[in-house]
Amino acid sequence: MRTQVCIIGGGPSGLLLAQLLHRAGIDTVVLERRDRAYVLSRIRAGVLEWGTVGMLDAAGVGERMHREGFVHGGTLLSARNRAIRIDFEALVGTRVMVYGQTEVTHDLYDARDAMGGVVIDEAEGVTLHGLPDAPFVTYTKDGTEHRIDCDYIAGCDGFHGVSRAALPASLLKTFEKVYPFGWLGVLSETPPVSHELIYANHERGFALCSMRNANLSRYYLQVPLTDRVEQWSDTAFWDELRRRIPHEAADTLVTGPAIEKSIAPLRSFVAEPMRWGRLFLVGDAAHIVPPTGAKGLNLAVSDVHYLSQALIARYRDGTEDLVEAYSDRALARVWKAIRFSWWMTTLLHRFPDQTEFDQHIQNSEIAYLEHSSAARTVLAENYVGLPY
Ligand code: RFL
Ligand code: PHB
Repeated sequence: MRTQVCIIGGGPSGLLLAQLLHRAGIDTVVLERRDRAYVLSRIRAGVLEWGTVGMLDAAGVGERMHREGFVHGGTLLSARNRAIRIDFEALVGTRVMVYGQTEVTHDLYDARDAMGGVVIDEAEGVTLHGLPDAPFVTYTKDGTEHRIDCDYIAGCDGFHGVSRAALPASLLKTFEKVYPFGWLGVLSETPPVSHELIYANHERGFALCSMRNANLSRYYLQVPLTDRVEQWSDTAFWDELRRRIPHEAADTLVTGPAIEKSIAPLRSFVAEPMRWGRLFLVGDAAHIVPPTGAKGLNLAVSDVHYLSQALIARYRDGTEDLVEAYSDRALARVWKAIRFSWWMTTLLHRFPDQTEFDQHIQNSEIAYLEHSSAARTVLAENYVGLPY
């Protein structure tokens, strides 16, 4: 088989890239390791920057998002039973869209099917060859080995994919920070406790109240890395959440059975460069952020923005400059989101080794946000997403 761009990974970044390239007349094949039901059942991010909304519109997959998503003009930060509202609209004139990654992925698969695009799922042993200049990819499906010749490879295969490892160790530089706690997440068919998200700083640890729709809520608790999901009964989860959020919210919290419960570790990670010859790294394959800033999915989409621009210019005009600039352009924005996500995580969590000095700094940082619209503007500008 031959294609112009072979995309490894059928997550949001791979499928969005495929859709944008298709609209520009560029042929792609998507290779996905898992089956479709698995890919569509993953519960992950919930907040879309307005730039992400624009990208989904540009790909022609925004219709259901605009119908079913929730536009939020602000968010709440709470500490010591006081809530600080970050008014995105007033501070920076933009809003965000609350619409689950699961739904985004659904819409992208529907669009891919509608245009008859190729997604090869359950592709095993995907291997990259011929890099940096003459790429091809091999994989096994139903026991038979296949080969795809291509002009370019887009590595959209997430943190545990194979693409990043195809870069020579002498070229690849990685940066990592692992945080000493995780997030226990619960999805429940209950009405959200607040019509805006609540990010809670509490002496017992961080908590987040988020949502998917009018009868589907998503909540998180900071937990030690040693905790196991089985240790957390639904009752224990709700009791702990009530302790950490403002009293007014705790009093109105509607609880119910958890329909999903999982623990995710928190880390910051960047791999440089994001291009080696004709291979590009995109999204989680190149970088990971802790979810506190709601940036993971949005960063994957901004990578797709830079890469789709570069490939469209290459095929339409024959110019290579944007292809050559891809890594630098993407990384400039990545590092800003890495910084913001690290800062939000530091601001809102309790660290096991936190000293009294550290606690004073955290408290004064929160007081500063409460009293300074300049400080709130900095938070808002980053949260809604820096310009591409
Ligand atoms: P994805 O979504 O991981 O998709 C990668 C796809 O590649 C496939 N794959 C392979 N395919 C073929 N061959 C191989 N060898 C392959 N190896 C892997 C995988 O099966 C998968 O389908 O990466 P992508 O597209 O870059 O998208 C990035 C986002 O998914 C990610 O940034 C966010 O979901 C991160 N994230 C969160 N972000 C937020 O903004 N808010 C959140 O609340 C949030 N929660 C989360 C998250 C990520 C999590 N992970 C990765 C464990 C919760 C979790 C649990
Ligand atoms: C979510 O709804 O899953 C969510 C929202 C905001 C975050 C992280 C996760 O910062």
